[in-house]
Formats: sequence, C-alpha cells, structure tokens
Amino acid sequence: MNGAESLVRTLVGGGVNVCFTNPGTSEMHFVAALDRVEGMHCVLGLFEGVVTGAADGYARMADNPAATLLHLGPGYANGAANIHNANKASTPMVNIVGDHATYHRQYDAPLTSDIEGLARPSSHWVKTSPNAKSIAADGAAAIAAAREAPGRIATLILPADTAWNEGSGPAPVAPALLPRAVSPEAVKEAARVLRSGEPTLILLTGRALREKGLALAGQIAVKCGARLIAQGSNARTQRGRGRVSVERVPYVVDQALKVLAGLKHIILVGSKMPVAFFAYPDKPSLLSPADCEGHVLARPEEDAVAALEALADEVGARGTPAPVVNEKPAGPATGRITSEALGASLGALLPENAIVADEAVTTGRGFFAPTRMAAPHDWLSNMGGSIGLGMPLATGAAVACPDRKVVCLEGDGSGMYTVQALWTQAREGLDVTTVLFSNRSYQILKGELANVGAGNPGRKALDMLNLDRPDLDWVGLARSMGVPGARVETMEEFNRRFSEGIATPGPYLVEVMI
Ligand SMILES: Cc1ncc(C[n+]2csc(CCOP(=O)(O)OP(=O)(O)O)c2C)c(N)n1
Repeated sequence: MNGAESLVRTLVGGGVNVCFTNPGTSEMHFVAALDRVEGMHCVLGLFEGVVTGAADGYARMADNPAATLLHLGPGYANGAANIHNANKASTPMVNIVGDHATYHRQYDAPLTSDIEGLARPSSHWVKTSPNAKSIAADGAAAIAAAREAPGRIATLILPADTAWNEGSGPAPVAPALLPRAVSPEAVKEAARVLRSGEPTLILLTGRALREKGLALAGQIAVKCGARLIAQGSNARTQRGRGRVSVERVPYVVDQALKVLAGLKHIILVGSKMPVAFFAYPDKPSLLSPADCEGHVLARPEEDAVAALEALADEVGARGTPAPVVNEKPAGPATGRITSEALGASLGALLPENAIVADEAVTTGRGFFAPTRMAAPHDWLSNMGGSIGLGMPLATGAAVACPDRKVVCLEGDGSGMYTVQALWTQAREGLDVTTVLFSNRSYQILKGELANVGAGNPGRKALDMLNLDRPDLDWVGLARSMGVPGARVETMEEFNRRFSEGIATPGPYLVEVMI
C-alpha cells in the first residue's frame, strides 16, 4: 500500500470521511487511492474557495472535520480566504496539500512555493510529511490537532513521492480530547458579578449558542437580572420558536455603543470583549464603556456549556424557567420588496429544522429579529469577514445534513466570489435554496465610504462600488450550472418562489431584485 492509500485509510479509520477536493498532478496518487478505499465521500469544488468554505460548513454542522485536497501553494492560497474564515469560526479542518516530490523541489519548477509559509498564518498545525512511511502517522496527528478544542486548522503537506512510495498502512487516530473544564474560581467570580446588582451582560459565542447553552444562559439572565447577547457573528446559533433568543452586537459602531452603554460588567462565555470590525476616525475600537470590566467565565477552548451549568447551580437558576420564544410570526409580507418585508417572510416561511447560511450583508442586517419566531433552525454566519463564504458554507452544510433544508442568504457582490458552489450543489443534488439579493452594488461600502470620512463618491469611486454595466443575470448563471431558479420583483412573487424552492428537493435559486 502506498503512502497516499495509507493516508486515505487513516482518514476514514479516524472518522474523517468527507473530502472536498480540487486536485492536480501532485495529488493524483491520493485521487487514485480514493477509489480503492471504501467510505470516503469526495466532493469536487471548481475553485479552492468553494472547497475550503464547504469544509467549514460541513464541520460546523457535523461537529467533525472534513478533509480538503488542495494543489500546492497556489491551491492553498486560493482557498486561504475561507480557511481564514474557518479559523475565526474555530472550525476543525484537515487540509491535505500536495507538493512536488521531495527531490524535485530543488529545481524550482513553476508550481514550487513556500507552502508552509502560506499555511502558517491560518493553520494551527502545519507539517510537511518527510516520507511515505510517516504520512499515515502524520495524517493521524493532523486529525487529532484539528479536533483540539474549540476546533483547529491542521495542514498536512504531501510531497508526491510521499504519496507514491511504499507506505506504512493506516495509522490509528487518538480519540478527541474533551474541552477543558473551567476553573471553579471563574464560576465564583461570574456569580459574584451577577449578584452585585450592577448592570451586567452575558456575552455568548461558540457552543454556548446551541440550544442547551442558550437555555442555561437564559435562566441565569432571568434569575440575576442580567442581559444576554451574542457576539456580532457566530459559527452556529440554534434559534427559533421554543428556544432562547439572543440578539447580536450590532455591526454599526454607533448602534453597538448604544446597545452596550451603561454596562459595568461583561461575562465572557467563549467570547472576547466586543471590538469594532474596523477603526473609524473619531470612533472607539473597543465597544464597551471605558469603566466596564470583562470577566472570563469560559475561554474559547474551555467547556462553555458545563461552565453555564456550574454557574446556574451557583446562582440558583436551575428552577427558573428559560425565557424561550413562544410567539408565532405574522404571515409573510406582501407588496414592495424591502429588507423588513423579506425578514418577515423568512420568519414565516423558513421550514422546520432549516440550516441558514447567512451572507446577506446589508439586505440581511435586520433579518435576525423577525426570524427569532421562525420554526427552529441553525444560523451560520461569516466570522472572518472575508466575503465569498455563504454559498460554499451552504454547500458543506448540505453535505453534512442531507435530511435538512439549507437556505443560503447571499449578497450579489459576495456571491460572485464563489459562484461555482452552485455547480457542486447541482452535481451532488444538494438541498439548498439560495436567496440572492440583487442590489447590483457593494451597498455596504457606500456607507463605509462616508463612515471613514472619505467624502462624497465621484463617478470613478462609484464605479468601484456598483455592479452594473453589465448587470448580472443570476437566474442565467444558476441555470448554466444546473440550478433552476426564478427572478422576483414583488413580495408575493418572493413568497411563491421561495416556497417553491423549499418544496422542491435539490438546489434552487431565487434572485430577489432590490
Ligand atoms: C475577500 C474580501 N474582499 C473584499 C471585501 C470588502 N467587502 C466587504 S463587503 C463587500 C461587498 C459586499 O457586497 P454584497 O455582498 O453585494 O453586499 P451588499 O452590501 O450589497 O448587501 C466587499 C467588497 C471583503 N470583506 N472580503
């Protein structure tokens, strides 16, 4: 058995049985080994940003890493933006990056580059496997590294001769370690703050935003009169009717300052003290008041849910009913298409157990509030700010959860970065309804131009922010990649076409003219 097959068998034996790929010559032995090994589901992406974003979406929903297969330094570099996003989301991921044969590197052939150097900034674990006998053990180490709490990026570089020479056979993968427990002192300190009676916010992210963590946090907040909020963006939030709803720290600095005004304490549950996405002249970077103190209940790598259990016990909140959402949404909106109307319709029409991949940018800023009353669902956001994640994220989530409907809420500007994800959705028959907001501009940047004090845009500046001349035809783009769709210009049409997408298995795209 060669090194490549030893590695594939190690991955499958270690529970990594989905591989998103975009291969080249140096990965041909790995690709050939895929045919010889039962149990590996391989999914082709037509750009590495699709591959890595899909691996992110998969892992967020499966709570287990996928592998990616990337072609040398340029393949990694093409996928790096969504690896950056996955890193910020604490997503576990095992990247396998092919390289030239060890003896070929000295000749500086065209694809030669410093892959380790490219990988390091966004990977916690990087290794070039030295020979075919080591690759299986290195693969096992990469899986273990990726599964370290709260979820890590592991990048294993596979020189071509390491793949084709005689290997060791599969290596055993160490069982994943449980996240560390928080210290009793951290729990006592949070309880002391909550009892102080001073204005206190509990700031959640990570596993604390799953149903159980939210219920505990809600009980604690009600019992102690504290406020509850989530970070501005979060990997996966379980929300909808029957669950505790949390708003997010707003993106817009002035709004965030208002939301956090008057606080004396923030209890951090897997989260960091809130900071502005960008610096703006004359606005603060830190969003909490100057005299507000942060208290760490759980670090990102610690067990946040167990910490909330301990805190609920400490403050006597176990008997307090969790403040779950019981209201039903009003029906879908009618008339002119606006953000508010779309939010209302999504709240009414999201199907039970949907997975929402949210990259709706400006149009979607207000969607969170009206969808709190929707049927129970998971909401996935972009935590790294690098656009072009939404459609790949939806693709990976659909691979992880073939029995659930995925709804991708996507801006047209962001969507164009990784539009090829639609082809993968069609090829794999993935159950994704994409709602594409066609405002034909980088709308958010028009606001940012003013916010940073760059003045009124002239013709050249506006040309950098508008997506017209020519207009994109999203229904045509989708059709060319095997995804049916429809364009809508009223809320009645939106409601009908969105419901059609939800009712039809497989991918579908609704182009919403804003
Ligand atoms: C990789 C990357 N390039 C550029 C940007 C800067 N940027 C932020 S939002 C945005 C445009 C988003 O446009 P769209 O998705 O249409 O959202 P809209 O604001 O129009 O709703 C750009 C270019 C970014 N965040 N990431």
